[in-house]
Amino acid sequence: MLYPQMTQTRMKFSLDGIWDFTLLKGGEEPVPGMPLHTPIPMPVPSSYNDIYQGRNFRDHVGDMVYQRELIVSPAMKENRLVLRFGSVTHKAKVYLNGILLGEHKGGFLPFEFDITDTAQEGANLLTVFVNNIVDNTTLPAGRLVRQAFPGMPEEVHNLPNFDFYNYSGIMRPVCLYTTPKTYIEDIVVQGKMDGTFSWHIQTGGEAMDTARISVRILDPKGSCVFEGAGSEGADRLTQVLLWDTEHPNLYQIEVLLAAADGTTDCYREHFGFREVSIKDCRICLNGKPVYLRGFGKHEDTPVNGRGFNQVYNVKDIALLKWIGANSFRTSHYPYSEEMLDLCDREGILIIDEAPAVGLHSHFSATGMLDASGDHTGTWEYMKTAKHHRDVIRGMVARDKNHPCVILWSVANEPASEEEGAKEYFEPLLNLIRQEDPQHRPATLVTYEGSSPEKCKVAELCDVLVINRYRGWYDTEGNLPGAAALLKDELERFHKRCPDTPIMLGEYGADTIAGMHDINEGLFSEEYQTAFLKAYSQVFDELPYITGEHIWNFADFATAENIKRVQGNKKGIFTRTREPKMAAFFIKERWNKMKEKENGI
Ligand code: GCB
Repeated sequence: MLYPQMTQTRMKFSLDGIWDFTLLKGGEEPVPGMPLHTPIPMPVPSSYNDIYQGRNFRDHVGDMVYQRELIVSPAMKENRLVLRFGSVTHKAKVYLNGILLGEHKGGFLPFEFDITDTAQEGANLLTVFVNNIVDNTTLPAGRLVRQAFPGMPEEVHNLPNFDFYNYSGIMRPVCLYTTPKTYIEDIVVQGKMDGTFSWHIQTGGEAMDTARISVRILDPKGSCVFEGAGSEGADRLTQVLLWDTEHPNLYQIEVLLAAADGTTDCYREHFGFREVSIKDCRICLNGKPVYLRGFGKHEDTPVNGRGFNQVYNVKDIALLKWIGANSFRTSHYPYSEEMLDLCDREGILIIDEAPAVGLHSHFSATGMLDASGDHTGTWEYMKTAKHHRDVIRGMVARDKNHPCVILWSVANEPASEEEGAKEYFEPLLNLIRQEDPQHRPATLVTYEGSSPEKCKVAELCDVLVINRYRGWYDTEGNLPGAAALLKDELERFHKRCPDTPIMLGEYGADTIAGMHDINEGLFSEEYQTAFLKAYSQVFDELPYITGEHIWNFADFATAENIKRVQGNKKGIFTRTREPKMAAFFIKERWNKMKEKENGI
């Protein structure tokens, strides 16, 4: 799916700004074609939750309505007119002038509607019903719990099977864009290390003679280095600047489509010449091993919640560079398209993760996962398989051309130790590899309960990405013991899969910024630093470790529970991005590694 772009043949109008908003409490049913009765102002894009005060507002379970007017001009009506949402969490039902345009399920991927015939010239009323419930049919997964206390009406709570706040609303940009009636629908483009490249263009609208498509390749300076024609083709540039972390050279393919009715459509898509492979227990970029230094992140900022925040996106990339990181995982859902564009531009490597977190029926009431690994029943209980295929297709369709994406993750910490896991995941890993035109490696991220002896999916993964919290959720305070357990377990995984690269997808300790302890006690900045040092020593002793992603880049909001003090505090940076003490240890370690890699 193409990102909406303003070109010489396309107009784009932002619908971001203040919309009318109301939460729907039981019984109310606004009429989609009528203005809301007593709406309150709501910024779009944003999570709605932290904009106003009150627990009932923030933790509302169910439906809410967004509404705004949009004016369509005669010039817009001459074209094909598309209404596009970057993401709505988790379900959306969209009406224009009371007419249902369609529904969308899944809170982290874009969707759009052709409104050429529905939109009228002049004022139109756009109404979006949003539902934020997570259960065993949604991704991420959760549980709806009904509780009756003596003398009180029944309460409904929605418990997430995951450790981040269930922010919701219209969370990413909304726009209207135009295309000619015959238009470029999609572009697949890829470049390889030897300068070969290929393209495949899908058109929409009238059936057409595909010879009327012309393409140009522009180099990073914008000079045209190739001209060709046809809906698909391949060729080779003799001299090419590769895309990598130090030199993120971006090329563009410019596609021009000339239709029989005399109209043209034009679109430019950027791409890189680069290859990802796995060799000798290593992830390789352009044939050279690349050690992944970075974090699991969240889209999470004060007030905006999970809402699109380009200021923080740019800041976060600046901090990643400062600390010497080269990568992050989009834990636990696909991030905004704008963030991936920034990573392409800045040379940050991405593990792109599907929103499949919480696929485990053994979360406790506090939202925490019991790591004993002695469970059954998840794969009968979860009704997510079809939706999981849909989000995988959607994620690949959206992100396939990004050079920054080097590895796909189909899930985080599912019940991969339970019977049925292999049967659930094998088709999904096959699907993602087959949907991806570049056939990038794929994995799923596993948890402590899925030990080398119990894990049912290790052989399905191109890279083993494992999350471990020895020294925190167990062996707490005993870092030598934790390191010994970690090393032993990594060795057992390596024995089981001797040719597979292994990396830590998560490891970390909750740390209250400003809390100090001369004995390096739990929650202190000293403990976090000592914890990361202990893990680092283990990694440095094991040659097959191919990366270290600390949990988490920054502190983030979660549901309330007794293990969380205003959210998860495992950030190396606070929620407002001040460094904790450990940031300076990591900065020194990673920058040294970087200098060594670059032969400095
Ligand atoms: C995990 C989860 C992550 C949590 C983290 C923690 O294993 O993947 O979502 O936030 O642990 O801090 O407990």
